[in-house]
Amino acid sequence: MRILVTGAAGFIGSEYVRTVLAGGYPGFEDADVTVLDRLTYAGNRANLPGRHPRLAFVRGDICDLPLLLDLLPGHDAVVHFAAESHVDRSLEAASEFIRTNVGGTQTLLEACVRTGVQRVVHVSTDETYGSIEQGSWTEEWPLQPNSPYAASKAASDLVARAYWRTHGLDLSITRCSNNYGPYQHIEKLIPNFVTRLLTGRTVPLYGDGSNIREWLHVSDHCRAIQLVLTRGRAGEIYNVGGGNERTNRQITDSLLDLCGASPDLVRHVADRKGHDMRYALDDTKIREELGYTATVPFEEGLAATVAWYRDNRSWWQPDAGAGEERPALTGSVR
Ligand code: NAD
Ligand code: TDX
Repeated sequence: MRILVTGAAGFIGSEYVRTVLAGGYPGFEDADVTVLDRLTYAGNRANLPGRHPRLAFVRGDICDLPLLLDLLPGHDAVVHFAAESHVDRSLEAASEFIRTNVGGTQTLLEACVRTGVQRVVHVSTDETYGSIEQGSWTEEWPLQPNSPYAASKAASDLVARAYWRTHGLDLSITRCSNNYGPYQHIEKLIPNFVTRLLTGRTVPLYGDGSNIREWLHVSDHCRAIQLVLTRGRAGEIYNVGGGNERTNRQITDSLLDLCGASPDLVRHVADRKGHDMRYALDDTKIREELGYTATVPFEEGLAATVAWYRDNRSWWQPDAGAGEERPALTGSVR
């Protein structure tokens, strides 16, 4: 078994590859892994083992068709994580999101068809469904993405579906809720707040903090992806949820406690443009069809994540001062 994993120098893909290399997925203990990653600002080679007998690392772009046609022959499967992934960046500059997430996915799938790759998982997100006031999304819900990031992921899902339908590519799509865990870039809510609180800085809470996200530990997400890779049906979409709905204010309060930080460090800042109010997935399908269950209790996983950032300062400290302060709306509030 030889798999090519795109974007595995990032947060979720690196968790997936570290687990494959550690023999964490039954049947894949001997699998060889090729990582293809462009090493954008979000990619970090140090998220993966420097040397490993079953790992080959290729720095390259998923938009590069000749490279893909050269690289893919001999691979049995592709797990596709590579993307521009941060909503705030897509509000400032969307074109890279369209280039990589839409164009790159199309190029990758075209190369898979041409080189006879047998199985593909396209990793997508709950944000493609938009925002939901009550209840939860099933896989049949219409796509109503609100940010350029979400729109680019929704478009990539449609391209993926078309490559299954038109070319018979054996491909499944996963749509997961918000991930948390070690190795997540400090631009995202939880690592941003943890690293700022651990260094005595303020944390910028968008709007009134009432927006709700559904959180899942990255290891549970990766296990779900592996289940879909090995047992998912072609042409099918699988939601992966965690059931842990929290407002951003609740997350902030938990992080203040875990970091032993003062509530005065919370700054209410200008809201994100078009900020989705709530995400919630119905993941009955993956649970009933593939026997998936999330295993990491949220409070335990969050505490372990904070401990990881506390114990691995050298991983994030070089970046810790990066990022602009947003103007405070009301000063420190609680
Ligand atoms: P990330 O930003 O941490 O990592 C993305 C990786 O892709 C980086 O290593 C980057 O260098 C690489 N990359 C970017 N453009 C590339 C290109 N053109 N060619 C090759 N490599 C490129 O992202 P993440 O949080 O690990 O997310 C991984 C996937 O999971 C994404 O597709 C994302 O949409 C999806 N997802 C993320 C979450 C979440 O909460 N983070 C939730 C659901 C789904
Ligand atoms: O500084 C912040 N302050 C703040 O209040 C940041 C970075 C975020 N927020 C809020 C915005 C969101 O309501 O926290 C919530 C989470 O924000 P992000 O970490 O940026 O995640 P989100 O926008 O929900 O998208 C994430 O989940 C779905 C990932 O970044 C996506 O890649 C994934 O598809």
